[in-house]
Amino acid sequence: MKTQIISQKEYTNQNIDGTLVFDGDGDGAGAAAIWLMQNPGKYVSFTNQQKSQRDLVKNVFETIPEEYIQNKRAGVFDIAAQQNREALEQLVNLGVNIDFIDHHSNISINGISDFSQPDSRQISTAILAYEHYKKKLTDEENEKAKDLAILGLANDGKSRAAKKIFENVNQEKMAKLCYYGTVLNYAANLGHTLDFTEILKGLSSENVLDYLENSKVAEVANEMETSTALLLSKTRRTSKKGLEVYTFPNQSSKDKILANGVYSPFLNSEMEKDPENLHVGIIHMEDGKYKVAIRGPNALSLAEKISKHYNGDYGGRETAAGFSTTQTVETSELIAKLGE
Ligand SMILES: [Mn+2]
Repeated sequence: MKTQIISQKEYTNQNIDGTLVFDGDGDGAGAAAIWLMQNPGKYVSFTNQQKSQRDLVKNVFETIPEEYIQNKRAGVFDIAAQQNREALEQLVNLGVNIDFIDHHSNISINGISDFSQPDSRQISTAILAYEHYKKKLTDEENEKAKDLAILGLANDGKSRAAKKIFENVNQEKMAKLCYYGTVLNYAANLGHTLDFTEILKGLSSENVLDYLENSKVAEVANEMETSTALLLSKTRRTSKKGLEVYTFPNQSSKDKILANGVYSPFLNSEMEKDPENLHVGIIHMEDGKYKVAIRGPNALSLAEKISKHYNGDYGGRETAAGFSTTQTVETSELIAKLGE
């Protein structure tokens, strides 16, 4: 059976094999593409433009009459369990056969096949899909599913984990997949609205890298590179032992978009290259607040400690964290605090 994907907008009352609901990023689309290998058919796709909407499942009911949903399949990937609980229960009540995979939490609804792993926040949805299905895939499918799992991990800022898990994958290919995973995650911050239904179609019907390198995603990647170069040309860099501090330019409204889209992937890639040291960015936001992004060992505990000094709010995870504050953050003072 051939797979056919119809976007929410294209759907007119017609018979389908089911629905696909996934987060609009490289991880959600990667997981959906892996699932489709084992569940080919005709599906309506429901996705968002980069986290703008979390309660996606309810859209299914707004688009498709119940008679076309009932007793069909649904694949639900990388979306928040809590915001979708009610709509998922409604689907179960319609006899829909649901596969649910997420790396944030389990769903625990009777009648839903949940392949999530508790406390799997450090991994990604696409790799959970890969782990679940890999034994059932042909060799060719397996190779492709690996690419998709890498894309998902990189999308979620876990390129290092991808390199560790898939150490036999050719280095050049690994680097490209990690690069595009980052682009898929950050494109929206630069104002690009990528259509993830189109991306899913491409990822599931073509070779993963061939598709990415010849699609809108590659255009966005080029623009991100230009933006990064521009931002860095206006950035002051201070190096101390074990520490690189980037003082980004003051945020005019034009540079704000620029910085949001590129400083974070830039710091992440610096950390990838040099994981032993700290990579810190200071961003003076348009609203007057300062944001400090910390990448590297113990980033979270450093963010917690230093944010207290500035009376700020901190957050993040072990190696990628930060804080924001209404107080002024001077580069030299911050460096002193980081050294304490
Ligand atoms: Mn996601």
